[in-house]
Amino acid sequence: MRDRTLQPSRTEFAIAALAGVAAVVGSYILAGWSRQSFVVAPIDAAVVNATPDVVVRYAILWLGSAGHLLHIALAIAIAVAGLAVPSLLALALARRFDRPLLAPALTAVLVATVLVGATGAVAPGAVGSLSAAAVVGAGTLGFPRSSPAGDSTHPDARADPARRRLVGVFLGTAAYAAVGSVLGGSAPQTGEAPEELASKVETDELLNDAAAQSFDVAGLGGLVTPIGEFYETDINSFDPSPAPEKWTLTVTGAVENEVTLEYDELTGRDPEHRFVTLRCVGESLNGHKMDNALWTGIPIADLIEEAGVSSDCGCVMAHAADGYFVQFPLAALEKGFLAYGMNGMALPKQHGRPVRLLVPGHWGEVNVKWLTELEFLDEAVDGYWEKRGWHGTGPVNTVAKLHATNRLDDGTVEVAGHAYAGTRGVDRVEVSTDGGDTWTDAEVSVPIPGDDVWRMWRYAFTPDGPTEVVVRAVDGTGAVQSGETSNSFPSGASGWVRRTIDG
Ligand SMILES: Nc1nc2c(c(=O)[nH]1)N[C@H]1C(S)=C(S)[C@@H](COP(=O)(O)O)O[C@H]1N2
Ligand SMILES: [Mo]
Repeated sequence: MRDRTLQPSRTEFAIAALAGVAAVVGSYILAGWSRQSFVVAPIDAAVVNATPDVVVRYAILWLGSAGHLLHIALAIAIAVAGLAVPSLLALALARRFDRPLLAPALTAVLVATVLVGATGAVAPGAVGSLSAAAVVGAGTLGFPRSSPAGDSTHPDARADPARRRLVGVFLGTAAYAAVGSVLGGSAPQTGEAPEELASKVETDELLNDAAAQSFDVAGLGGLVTPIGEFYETDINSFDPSPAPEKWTLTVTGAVENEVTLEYDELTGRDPEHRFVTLRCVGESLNGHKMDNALWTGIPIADLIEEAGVSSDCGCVMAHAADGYFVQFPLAALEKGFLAYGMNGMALPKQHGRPVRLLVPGHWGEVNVKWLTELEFLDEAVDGYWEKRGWHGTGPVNTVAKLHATNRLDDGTVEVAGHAYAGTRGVDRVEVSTDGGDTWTDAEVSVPIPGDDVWRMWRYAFTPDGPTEVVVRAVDGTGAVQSGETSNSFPSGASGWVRRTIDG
């Protein structure tokens, strides 16, 4: 008896769904978490793009990194569903024409077409499509014709060979997913190998000096954040990583000459090394999205001069390879820096490889990673975050963080943290142990070279019962950190960090 309908059975739905999972896993095994070749990457970008601005804004405020997980989960689900469709079609056609081999064969062709079409990556597409075909084959081939649908609602269903086979395919796919996620997690990705800079001798010296000036406080990092611990904030789950030899920076818009800078030209110029601290406008008052590194690169001023800028708004839009863009004042850019090194190594992928922009004293969001274009405008247009209501293109707020509380052997309590005031510099840090009535200077670390660098502070005292410690920084202009409390949205958290310590 032939089944002439194209209506898929429940078993076929299940097999197709498992084939969808296998296709995603197969793509992941070779591609890893790569923007270039993992099928979930373009879908995730589309999901993020399609999400209304207000949702993005509140997701960031309320869900934090859970919001990231949500859109990744959604992207994976869409990928699985999307890749199940061709398998479903293949299954139905094979049954309709009574050609069992057609199911895996057609699955292989259709899934490969979708995978390679979506990513352009042939090898991950091939592995993904063969994985889906294997699931479809294992789920259908060699069945007695009389029970093609396997859609038994009979009480004996569990004894049904079709049902047992389906369970086997399910377990097989689950095992494949487990193995695949491990393999994919260690898939080599382009541009990830850490590379030492040619100027490593100079950077080592600077890094050693900074380490020597760092306070040794339990539970607190030093003056330079190691690459793996430096916070990361960006709009996509998948970082682009343009090959350095293909990277160019173009200077466009309201300029006399359009200039194009190549990677070799950039790294061929005399390098400069700058300590620069970054802080995200979206972080909470005592948050952890504030870090400092030694960056290697060149000042941007020459490039601006070469281009002959004539912007009416005195403003520029920086564009990046991940689709990010931000508009900010030309005056800020003039003091900017093009960095291709971080802590003595080539800039790592997650921090903008091959080249990022650093704008002294300004919130993290103008420090564009994977920089590709500087477009000088005549009229101001909002950037990515400003479109979403943020005001994060200006100078940073002054802040003193309290990230360590240690009971010392001598019975005192040591409190410590980092303080940052952008290009105003941190002059001193004051601590109150009576909830803010009286203030005493904390010990602050010797400044390390740079115009936009944090300092460390520490203070030890003997608590007399539960104590409310309050801390605030005073910047280089003598201005005391604002005590007025506000949320990070829209223009950065303000207020003083307070912590109650048991006596
Ligand atoms: N291309 C690009 N650059 C970007 C971003 C981004 O999403 N894409 N995020 C910005 C934000 S909001 C911050 S706080 C800093 C963080 O830099 P980091 O990830 O190196 O710490 O990068 C900025 N540069
Ligand atoms: Mo940010």
